[in-house]
Amino acid sequence: MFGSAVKRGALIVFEGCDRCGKTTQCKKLVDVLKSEGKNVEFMRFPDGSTHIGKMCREYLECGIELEDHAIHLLFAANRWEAAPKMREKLMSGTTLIVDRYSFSGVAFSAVKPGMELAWCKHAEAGLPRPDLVLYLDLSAEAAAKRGSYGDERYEKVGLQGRVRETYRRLFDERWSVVDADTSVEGLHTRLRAVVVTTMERSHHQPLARLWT
Ligand code: NYM
Repeated sequence: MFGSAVKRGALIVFEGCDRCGKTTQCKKLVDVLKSEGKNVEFMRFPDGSTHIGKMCREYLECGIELEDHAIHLLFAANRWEAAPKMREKLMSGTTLIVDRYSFSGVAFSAVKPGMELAWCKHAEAGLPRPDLVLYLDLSAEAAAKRGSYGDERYEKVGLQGRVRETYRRLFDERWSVVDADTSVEGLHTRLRAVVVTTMERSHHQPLARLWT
């Protein structure tokens, strides 16, 4: 039928240091938007449903040791293996709300000695580019107060502080930096408004490629 071109979904990514509240906010947002009849889906990286994703999780839990470049490429590969399906969903009208993406990949790898930021970005270049990156900003000290860090490889105050500085080197016009040191409800209301605007704006825009 004429004039019935599918409106594409938006690619919306949540980023931030550990304990900033990303997962809570992503899930709440998806539940609320779904209850309003919107076509949205939740995703997270690393995606532990694949062989590569399982290796990433095992590495995070300190179950295996991997050379820094090698694990960086595995995290990136876990996104590349998901990319065709993501594109297909976005082009058929599904908005994806994603808990961590390439920016986590770069921020957590580039703080390691000998790991170049540009090299880290290169492995991610060409993936679907997010329409919006919501960066939940929280100091490492405030994050640590939210509950003691567990056994995950990167859950250390000093390292999280350096990751936060590295994130700042990735900010661009598609990022929205939000103070995460506030209530779950207050934060949700702010985030929801930006997300709905982005969904409307993205409907007729082409899906771009990251860092190309
Ligand atoms: N992480 C996550 C990376 O080091 N590289 C990546 O590409 C991604 C997606 O995994 N500390 C790190 C950041 C987090 C951890 O934690 C995932 P969580 O709580 O499952 O989001």
